[in-house]
Parts: sequence; structure tokens; C-alpha cells
Amino acid sequence: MLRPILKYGDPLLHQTAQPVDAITPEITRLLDDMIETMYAAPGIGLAATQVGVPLRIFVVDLSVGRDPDALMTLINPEFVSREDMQIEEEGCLSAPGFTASVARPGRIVIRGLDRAGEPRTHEGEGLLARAFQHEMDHLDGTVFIDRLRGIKRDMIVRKIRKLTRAGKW
Ligand code: GNR
Ligand code: NI
Repeated sequence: MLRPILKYGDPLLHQTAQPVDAITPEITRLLDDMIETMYAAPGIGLAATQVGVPLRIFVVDLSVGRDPDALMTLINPEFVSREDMQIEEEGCLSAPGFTASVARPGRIVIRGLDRAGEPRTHEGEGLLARAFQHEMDHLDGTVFIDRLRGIKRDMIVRKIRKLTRAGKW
């Protein structure tokens, strides 16, 4: 089932997500819904926070459903290591139509539980590293816009405010 994706400005996007303590049928259903919602958007990642569920869960698939092996589900994820730095353009399904350059570590190792509750470690570089960190940010209540400073941030926030006032956000 598709779930509506919250947009920037919704206070629920700024809440800190809590760890999952058991993978219940409800959690499995949430995961299926998140995957369906990510593919439909389409996007390369989605955090539970974005569908209004404050639990530490995200999905990432750089192939957007084309490669069945590319889908990763992380429950209670933690960074193992973060190295180097890359500045690249970034977007978010919670801020459609906006992108900005964000500096982030270029190579990361992350671990968490998969949908069966088995521990899994994933390594990522480039866009994959970026997607993992973008989703980890969502679990801590941070949207990429919150990482921007100066006129770029002001411009995006101002445009979103204007769209909100016009009922177009
Ligand atoms: O679909 C998405 N694309 C993307 C591009 C560059 C950096 C991060 C992302 S994640 C984003 C989906 C999303 O909003 N996940 O939270
Ligand atoms: Ni996002």
C-alpha cells in the first residue's frame, strides 16, 4: 500500500526515530509499503520518518527496482566508519523540485538488521554512501535543507514557504 510522503515543514520530519525492538508483522507491512512508496515516487531511498513513522528503518535501492539484488533494508542502522569527503548534488522526496550540493563522507560502512532480523553490514561509496547518510539523517530528524547554510538555504526555505501559502506544497 502506498503511504503519503511528508513534505518539508511537517514537524513529524523533525522527530528523532526510536529503535525497533521486534520485527512484527506490522513492521514487515511497513517495510513493504515503504518499498512500494519509494519505487512509485520514484526514489533511491526512503526513511520511515518520511511516512510519519518514528522508527529507525530505511530502504535504499539505487536501481529503483530494476535490480532485485540492489534493494537494501536497514533496521536500527549504525555507522561503522566514515571516510573521505565528497560534495555532490542531493535531493529529497520530502522536498520535491529542490536540489543542493551537500558535503558528506564519500565512503562509509553501515550495519543494521535486515527484514529477517539478521545482522548485515553494507559498504558504500559515491551515491550509495550519500543515500545511506541521507536516510540516517532522516532518522535523526534532519532533512538535507537543514544542512545548508547561507543564501542557498534561505532561497529554498523562502520558495517552500511561498508554495505552502499558495497551497501548492
Ligand atoms: O531519491 C532520492 N535521491 C537522492 C539523490 C541524491 C542524494 C540523496 C537522495 S535520497 C532521495 C530519496 C529520499 O528523499 N530519501 O530520503
Ligand atoms: Ni530524503
